[in-house]
Amino acid sequence: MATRPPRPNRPSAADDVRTGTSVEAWKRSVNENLLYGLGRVPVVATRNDKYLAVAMSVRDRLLKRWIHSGETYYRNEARTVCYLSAEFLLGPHLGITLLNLGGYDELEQALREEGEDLDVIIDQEEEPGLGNGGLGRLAACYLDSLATLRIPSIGYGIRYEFGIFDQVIRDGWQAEITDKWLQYGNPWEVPRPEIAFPVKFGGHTEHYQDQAGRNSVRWVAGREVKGVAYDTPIVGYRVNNANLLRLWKSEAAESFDLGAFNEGDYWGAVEAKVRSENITKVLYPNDVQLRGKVLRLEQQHFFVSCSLQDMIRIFLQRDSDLSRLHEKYATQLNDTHPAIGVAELMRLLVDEHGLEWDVAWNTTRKMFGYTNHTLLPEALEKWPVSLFGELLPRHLEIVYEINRRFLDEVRERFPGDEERIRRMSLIDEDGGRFVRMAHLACVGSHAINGVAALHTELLKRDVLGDFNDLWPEKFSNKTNGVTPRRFVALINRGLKKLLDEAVGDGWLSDLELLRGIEPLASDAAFRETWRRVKRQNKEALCREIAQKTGVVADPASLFDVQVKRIHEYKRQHLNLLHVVTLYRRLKRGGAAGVAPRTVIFGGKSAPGYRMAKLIIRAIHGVAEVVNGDPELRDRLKVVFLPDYNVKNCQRIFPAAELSEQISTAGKEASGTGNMKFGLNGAVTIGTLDGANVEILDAVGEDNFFLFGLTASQVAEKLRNGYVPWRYYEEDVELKDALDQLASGAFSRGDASLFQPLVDSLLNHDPFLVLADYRAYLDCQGEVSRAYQDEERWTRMSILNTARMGRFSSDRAIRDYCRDIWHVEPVDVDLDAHLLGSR
Ligand code: NBG
Repeated sequence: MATRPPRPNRPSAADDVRTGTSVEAWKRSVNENLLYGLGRVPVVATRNDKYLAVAMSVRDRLLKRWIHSGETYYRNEARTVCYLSAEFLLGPHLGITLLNLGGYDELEQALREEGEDLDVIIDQEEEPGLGNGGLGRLAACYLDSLATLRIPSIGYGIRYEFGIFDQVIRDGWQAEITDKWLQYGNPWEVPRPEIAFPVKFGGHTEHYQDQAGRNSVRWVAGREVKGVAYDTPIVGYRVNNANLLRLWKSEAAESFDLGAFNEGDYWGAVEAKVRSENITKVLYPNDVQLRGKVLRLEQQHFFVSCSLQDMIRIFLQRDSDLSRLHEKYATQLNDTHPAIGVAELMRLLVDEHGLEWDVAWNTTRKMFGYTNHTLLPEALEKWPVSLFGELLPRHLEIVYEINRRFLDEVRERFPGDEERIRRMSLIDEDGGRFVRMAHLACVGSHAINGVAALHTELLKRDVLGDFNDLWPEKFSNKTNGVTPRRFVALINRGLKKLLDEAVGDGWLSDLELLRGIEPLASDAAFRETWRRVKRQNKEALCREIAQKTGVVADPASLFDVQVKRIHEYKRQHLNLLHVVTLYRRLKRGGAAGVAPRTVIFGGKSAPGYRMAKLIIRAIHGVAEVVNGDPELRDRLKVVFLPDYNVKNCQRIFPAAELSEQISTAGKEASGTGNMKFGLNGAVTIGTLDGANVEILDAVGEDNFFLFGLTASQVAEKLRNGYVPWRYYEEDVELKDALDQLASGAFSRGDASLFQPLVDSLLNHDPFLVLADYRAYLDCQGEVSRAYQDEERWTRMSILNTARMGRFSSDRAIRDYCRDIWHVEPVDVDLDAHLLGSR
C-alpha cells in the first residue's frame, strides 16, 4: 500500500494491483479479482462474474480513499453531517464511481485488450432501488455532493433486501415483481458484523429511583433485534474524500435465541429469528393503503436507533460529555420517516446515559434539522397512539412529556388560544388519537426547511403555519438540486464532450460555469452541433423503445416526455387528454402544420393505488390505438417505457426535448426530474409549481412554456365549489376526449374499463385537470409552433442547459452547510500515514 515506505523491488505506484491506474494495473487487478476474489477462471466466467471482477477492482481503488478519509476525519475530530433517510435511491455504482475516481479510459483500454467492452459490463449492474422516487434520489444526489464538497458525512439508512418492485406491463396493466437486487452479490458493500446494536420493541416501562435517588425509567422490552452495519463508500468527484453510507440490516439477537433454545423451543426460536429479519426485508412503496402498518414504524425506529447508537459510540471514542453531541453531529431528518429519532435520542441520553431531561433536550434540539417534502395531507405521517404505545411504550411517554412542556410554551406565547393548542399538539385528537410525526420533527429540531421556494412559503402559511408563528427563525428554504455528474456527464456523453469543448470541464464541480455557453446560443455552427448530439441521443432512445415496447418512433419527431411516479396530482391524465385530442384532430384532418410527436411516459404506480394503475392502463389503451392507426403516418406515437428507475432514465433525459412538469399548482413540493431534463437541454412545459417557479425564473419566460392556474387560484377555485362538469360541457374538444375514453374506443370496445377515471374527473377532479385542460392545450399548440422553428428551439434548449447552474445539488448542499449544519470541508491526503501503520 502507498502508506508503507517503498520496498526496493516494489513496482511503481501506477502499477500497484490494488490501487494503480495504469492499463497494466487494471488488467492484473481484474484478473486477480476474478481468480482470487471470485474463484473463476476467465474461460468460464459469466458476464456477471466479469462485472463483479471489474467492480471489485474499482472498489479496491475506492477503499484506499475511504480508509484515508475515515482516518482523517477521526484525527481532525471533524464535525460530521449525519443524513438520516429511510431511502437512498443510489442507482448503479460502477459508472459513477469510475467517473468520480477517474481512470475510465485506462480501464476501458485494459478491458478492450482482453476482448471486453466496459459499457456492456457497466450495463450488467443491477441497481439498488432503495427508494420510491424523488425523496430517495435526492438523498443519493446529496451524498454525491457531500463527498464532492469534502464534507465529512454519514448517510444512515436501511439495507432493504428487496428494494422498490420491478414494474412489468401485462395487457397494459402494471404488475409488480420483487426486486432481488442482492441475488448475485453486491460488491460495493462492506459488511461490518462487529458494528451491531440491540434495538428493543414492545414490553413495558418501570419507573424506579436510581442509586443517586433520581427518578429513572427502565424499558423492559418484549423483544429485541440486532442491527448490523453494511457500509458503502461514496467517493466525491475528483477528490480524495470517500464518505460513508451505513445501512442497517436486522438480525435475530442471540440472547433471545438462546433463551428459547434452553427451553427446548427450537421452532419458537426460529420464528423469532425470521420475525427479526423481516424488519429490513422490504421497502414500502409509498402507498396510501399502507398507512398504519406496524412493520413500517418498526423499520423507522430500527434504523434510527441503530444510527443514533452508532453516533454515540463514535462520539464516546473521543469525548465523554454527551451533552456536547450536537457539536460533533449535524443530523438531518429526511422527511418524517426518521422523526422518531427525537424521542429515541431523548431516551438514549436520559434513560441510558443518565443526562438530565433539560440538558438532553437542549442537545437533541440542537442536533436535528428537519426537511419536509410534501404538502399532501394524506402523505403526512401519523401513527395511532395505541399502535405506537404498544410498539414503543417508552417513546410514547417521552412524546407525552415533550408535548406537555411544548404546549406550556405555546400557552405562554398565545394565552387562551386553545384552538391553537389543539392544532399544534403532538397528539391529534380529532377522531381517534394519533402521534403527528411532523410536529414531533418540528419541536425537536432547530431548523425546518422546505425543498423549493413556493413549497416553503406554503409550508409556512398552511401545513406548518402555527409553527412558523411560534418560531419563524427556524424556517428556511433549501431548493433541491441534482448531481450533474450522474445526470449529465455519465448519461449524456455527447453533451459532456460538447460542454467540455465550449467551457472546459470545470462545470462538473461548478455548474454555474455553464453560463459560458450562453453566447453560443447565437452561433449557428454550435447550434448545429447541439442538434446533432440531441439527435444521436434520440436515436439511442428509439432503439431502446423498439426493443422494450416494439414501438417504432421517429427520431425526427418532438420527444415529449413525462417520467415520474404515477399520481393524480402529477396529472399524467392531463397529458393523456392532450394526446387524445391531438389524435382526434389528426383524424379529422384538422392538425395541419402540427409538429410530429412522440409522447413518452414512464413511472411506477403504488401497488394499491387503483386510479394510478388505471391511468397506466389508459396510456396503453391510447397507445394501442394511436400507434396502430396507419392514417396517422408517424405524426403521433405514444410510448410507455416500463420500469422507470435510475438505470432506465439514462437514455431518457438526454433524448428529451419537452419536459412535462404539469402538476396541480401547490401540490409538487419541488420535483427534481424537472432539473434533470433542463440540464440535458429539454424545454419545460409546466405549471407554477414546486421548483418550476425557480426554473422559469432562471431560464426566462421565453424559454419555458408556462400554463395553468396558480396555487392561490387553485385554492380559490376549490373554496368556491369547483364544478368540473361545467368545463366538460363548455369545451367541445374536452368533451370529445372524455367521451372517447368512456366509449371504449381505447379499450377494444369495453366502455366500462375507464369509467372510474372519467367519473372521477367529471364528478370530483380534485387536481383540477379539467380546469387546466384548455390552457394546457393552447400551450401545447405553442410548443408545436416553436418546435417547427428549429433554430429557435435549439436556442431555447441551449439556454435551458446554460441557466441550470443553481439546480446543482452542490449548491443545495452548500446552502445546508452554511445555514443549517455549520460544517466545513476537510482535505484528505492519500500519502498520510495511517494510524497504527509503520
Ligand atoms: C418528494 C416530492 C417531490 C420532491 C422530492 C424531493 C416525497 C414525500 N416527496 O416534489 O413529492 O422533489 O420529495 O424533495 O417523496
